[in-house]
Amino acid sequence: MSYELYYWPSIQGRGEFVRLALEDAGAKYEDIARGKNGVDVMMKQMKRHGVFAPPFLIHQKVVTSHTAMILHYLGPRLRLAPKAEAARLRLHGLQLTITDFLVEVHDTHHPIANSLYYEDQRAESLRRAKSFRESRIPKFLGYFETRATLPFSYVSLSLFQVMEGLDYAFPETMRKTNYRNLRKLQEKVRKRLAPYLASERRIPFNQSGVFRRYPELDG
Ligand SMILES: N[C@@H](CCC(=O)N[C@@H](CS)C(=O)NCC(=O)O)C(=O)O
Repeated sequence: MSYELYYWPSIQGRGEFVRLALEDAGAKYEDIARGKNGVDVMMKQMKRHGVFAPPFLIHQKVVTSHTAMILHYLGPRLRLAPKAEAARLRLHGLQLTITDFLVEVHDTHHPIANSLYYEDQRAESLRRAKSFRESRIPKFLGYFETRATLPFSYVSLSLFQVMEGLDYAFPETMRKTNYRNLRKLQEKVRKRLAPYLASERRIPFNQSGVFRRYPELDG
């Protein structure tokens, strides 16, 4: 039975971390909100199942929300995680660290409020982004670098997406870094997922997603 993925139709956002796993595994899935009246359908399903925010997944009447938990569910089913509980939980912890990191990426352009335009919180964004570039990128990527050589899993795909997103949003900062393992992994996934990445199913990065390019935030 096909997986139903529910996520905002015009951005990669957090939904992309789930798409990458489904695509890598060649799983049959439907990106519901990108279909006809898709957002209406998604909102109805969200209400019906008491989900707070996308992404969420429905599969054989099982509803999972939160990117990391969706991947925890999908991992063994898509052969992108081991079956043993201890190993799966370790991966889940890693994915939750990526979740934390994404909040910090988002806060570089929206440090005060989601309801305000970037332009209305630009001064705070500049301060936030400086600390993000100087201490948070090195701390998180330094850690992810040590995890990038673990056996291939859904976390590998998520680390690829983190690198692609940072290259898009902070090209100058990233140019000065040297994360050999993460770069090797990024290249590997680029090759592995080449048909998907070149397809229309891969939404380009844009100024509405988690990763946005504001050159002034790149130092
Ligand atoms: N912890 C959730 C966060 C989900 C989330 O923040 N979804 C965003 C889109 S990426 C959203 O639509 N949020 C609505 C809101 O916060 O009002 C996850 O990791 O999936």
